[in-house]
Amino acid sequence: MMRIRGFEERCVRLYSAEKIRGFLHLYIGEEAVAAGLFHEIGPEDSVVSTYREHGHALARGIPTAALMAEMYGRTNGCSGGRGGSMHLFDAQRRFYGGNAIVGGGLPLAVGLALADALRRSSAVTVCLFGDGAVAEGEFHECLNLAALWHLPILFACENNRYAMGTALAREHAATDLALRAASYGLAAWPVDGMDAEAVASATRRAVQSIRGGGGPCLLEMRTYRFRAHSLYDADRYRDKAEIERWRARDPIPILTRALLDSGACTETDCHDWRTAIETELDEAVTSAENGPLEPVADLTRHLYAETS
Ligand SMILES: Cc1ncc(C[n+]2csc(CCOP(=O)(O)OP(=O)(O)O)c2C)c(N)n1
Ligand SMILES: [Mg+2]
Repeated sequence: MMRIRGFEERCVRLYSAEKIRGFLHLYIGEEAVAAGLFHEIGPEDSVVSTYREHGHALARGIPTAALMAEMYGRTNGCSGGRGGSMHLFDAQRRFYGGNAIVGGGLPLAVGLALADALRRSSAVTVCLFGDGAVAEGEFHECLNLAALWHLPILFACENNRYAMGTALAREHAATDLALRAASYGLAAWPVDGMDAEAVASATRRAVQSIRGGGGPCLLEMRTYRFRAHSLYDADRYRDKAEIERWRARDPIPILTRALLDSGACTETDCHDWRTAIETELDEAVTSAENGPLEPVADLTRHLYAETS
């Protein structure tokens, strides 16, 4: 969680300095979901993500330097510099991408899970999406097919209560998203998405059931983004007091306190982690800034089949 927070705070600084450009959707506040969820899946499992995916990519183990170079649009980035913030991709780690289309990852995930089922593999596909995607047709088609075909898929809905500037209750007639998902005939339940341990234990239970042939599950991770939708958003649609109430539940100091109190780590450990992360980020920025830009001659590569 500290690495994810540090990465994004660094990105904000780089963005203000115009070192990185384009859209930037921050995950700050939601880190407990990535930390808890990714702890419980293995290298054989697949992941389909959203445009708010820096935390997912880091938690999946994509190296910080490869992510930073991608933010800079350099060829040493995880998507060869062609994707940027919203299109982080790493086939080797079965991280099948960020996706700029709300709900766009759901059909891809159903396809990946169908492929695994046909191969009789024990892999699980994790499909992350926001509360906004629940209002899209794809969500309903995909949950129905996944339940009907009994696919090995974990739907992980990050319900941060807003889709851009639209609050949950202004978009959904029924706001209990887990309950709605359950109506498709799959196991679905809400999880405290501000608590990494709660996310990990819910994920463990869901993944065990899916791997055991129990069919798909949906976890509604109830969370909150502390920052605006993107760096272009003036954030005028929500109460400052509401933001402060959620900030008081910041998952990083809460877990840190719990670990210190239980003796699982010391103040020195925390200090050393922070220092190590800052060094890792400094090195990632240096490597991104020295990374090559793609030559103009390569402009049409990956657009057409290559004959030679
Ligand atoms: C199909 C589609 N419709 C609309 C948009 C514009 N759009 C971008 S982000 C967003 C909000 C999505 O909210 P949510 O799924 O809750 O994710 P969050 O940003 O809260 O993580 C919308 C409507 C889009 N990218 N794709
Ligand atoms: Mg949302």
